[in-house]
Amino acid sequence: MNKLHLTIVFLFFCVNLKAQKAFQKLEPVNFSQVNVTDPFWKNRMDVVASATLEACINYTENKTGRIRNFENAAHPAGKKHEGIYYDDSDVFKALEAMAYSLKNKRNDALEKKADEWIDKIVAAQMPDGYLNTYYILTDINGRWTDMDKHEDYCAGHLIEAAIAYYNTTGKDKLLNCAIRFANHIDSIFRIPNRHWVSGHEEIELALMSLYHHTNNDRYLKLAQWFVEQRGHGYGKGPIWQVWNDPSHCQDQLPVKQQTKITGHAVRAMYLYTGVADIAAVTKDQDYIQTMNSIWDDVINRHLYITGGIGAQGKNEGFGEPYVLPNETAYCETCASVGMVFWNQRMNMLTGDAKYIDILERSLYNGAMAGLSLSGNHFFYENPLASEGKVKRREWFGTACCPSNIARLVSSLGNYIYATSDNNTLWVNLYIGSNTTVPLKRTNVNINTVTGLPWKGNVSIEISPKSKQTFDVRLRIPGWITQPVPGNLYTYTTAFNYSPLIKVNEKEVKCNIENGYAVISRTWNKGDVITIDFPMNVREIIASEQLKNDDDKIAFQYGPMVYCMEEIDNAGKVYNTIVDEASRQYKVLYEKDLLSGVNTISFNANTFKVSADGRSILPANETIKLVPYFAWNNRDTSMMQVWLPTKISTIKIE
Ligand code: FUB
Ligand code: ZN
Repeated sequence: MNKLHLTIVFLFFCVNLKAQKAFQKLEPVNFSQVNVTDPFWKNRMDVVASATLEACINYTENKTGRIRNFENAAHPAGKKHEGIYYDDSDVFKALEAMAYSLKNKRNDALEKKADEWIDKIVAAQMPDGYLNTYYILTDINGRWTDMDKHEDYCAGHLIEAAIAYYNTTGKDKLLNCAIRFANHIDSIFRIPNRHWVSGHEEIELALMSLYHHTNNDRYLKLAQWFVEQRGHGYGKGPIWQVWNDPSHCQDQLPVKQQTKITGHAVRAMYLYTGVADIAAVTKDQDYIQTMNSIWDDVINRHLYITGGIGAQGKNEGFGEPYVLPNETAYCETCASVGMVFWNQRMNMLTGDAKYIDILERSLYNGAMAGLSLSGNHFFYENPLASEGKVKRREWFGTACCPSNIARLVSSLGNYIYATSDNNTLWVNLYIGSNTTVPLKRTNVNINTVTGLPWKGNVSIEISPKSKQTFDVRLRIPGWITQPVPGNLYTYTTAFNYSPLIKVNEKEVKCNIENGYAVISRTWNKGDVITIDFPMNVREIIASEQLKNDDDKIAFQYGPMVYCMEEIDNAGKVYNTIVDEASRQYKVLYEKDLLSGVNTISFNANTFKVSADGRSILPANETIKLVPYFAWNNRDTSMMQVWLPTKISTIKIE
């Protein structure tokens, strides 16, 4: 081949590579390019970088045998496996979180710890690339025989950790190990008459990351193969028998024929995230259609006001439509993390802000409630009401949630900005931060300062190195006019809103497209966009189909859902009625409360049983609400998100 031929082949290859992502409208600005300065989020990220990672490391390495399993797997003769068959995944997720955290802030001791773990992981890998301590230490002949034993799930988390660690440090030891394992998997599957329905999805989205990292389409094909295995009756293993219902693993129908959300919530979120990743490359309209209809089902029938999903504990997942109990709401932290992943992918595919409205709700409420303010206590389940027995814990037997919240928070920067077509900047979340993005033929510095989530002021400096014309799309938060897309929840009062957006103090007229205000102009160094989002106490009522919220009201301020905790209300929580006459809200930023939060206070009617137990004593007292994410950080106490508006719905203590 002569030089000219080589150049043509190379150009064709480049064009082709570009085309591979052409269907995805937006490209997120990677967290590694985003410096988060926001007081609220910076605090969460710092706490994760210190206390949460410390907890993950301590429990992974000292208090449980997760790291020991790798040490033993390197010399397995006579050694036993400790813990549960999916415990390797917690090591990988913690490593992934460590990698993100190291990218945010150098920490030599943390990097040393990660390297130490990586040496142990790699030493445990078998010569053919296989790596799973459960099978290596129990019965290696049993590998790849039980679809529910999470071998591919653990492999997926290994791949994600390896890419993250490589991106942060440039060290490829773990990446090569992950690639060897991925190649091993590819060599035993994707052959005629070999079927495998992953009992817990995750490998699909991880393979897509590996595909993007390596540009090797065998991983894309393998990801597609895993997705396409579903729904043909190939699924076998204990979990299928226990449920006697393949829909637990989203295996009831081929993915392209699925229209409803089913089964285990985290499994579902990871699957559809992976499917969206595939669709972004293959432009497969059937996948898009599937996800549109499943998304509608989630949002209109299965979504808690906190953005949590998966109402039932018995299957860690979805139940009947509209059955969303509050005290027993499962709402696994990982499921909210999964909602963030999936909704981001949907936004990237479509450029529609409604997905970010959901992402934001799940992030600020459903997911963040999983993490204590101290960073080292966790909720696995996130109920919306508690009679006072629920408490965050240091760790869990099945410990998927702590490292999941850690990796989400440390990569928060991924969700703030995006770009498209080299000529548009998208602002998705209003979080104080700065970044530089290439647009047109220049680099643009962006600096966001905001009082959110407590105050609605936002200023964004858009500073191109040299003057340039491009679009800025500002998401108009859905919570200003409605709690969520769809009809499941509404505000008691309708709000119309047309944003007042200024550039350099002068009002600019913007079209609103798919939930974004579009500013098209020539930008100069130092241009500043300002916008003041209206912040009011919003009263939310649930659709009458949600029987658990009948005659109840919930509260929101900005992106935060609120709750009433016993500790602020002298024992009153379940015996309070919020009637219409009493609602005069006072919002106060309390800097010393719960690391600094807005509280909402107002008068309400309360009822107590008299000391002799013979009568009911009514009173009108001030009650106080705090953001739901911050509940259960002081003492174990009663809590409710939905407060009764009628005497028939209260429990008098
Ligand atoms: O099975 C692995 C993880 O453990 C799931 O994602 C969680 O729901 C928990 O079951
Ligand atoms: Zn979990």
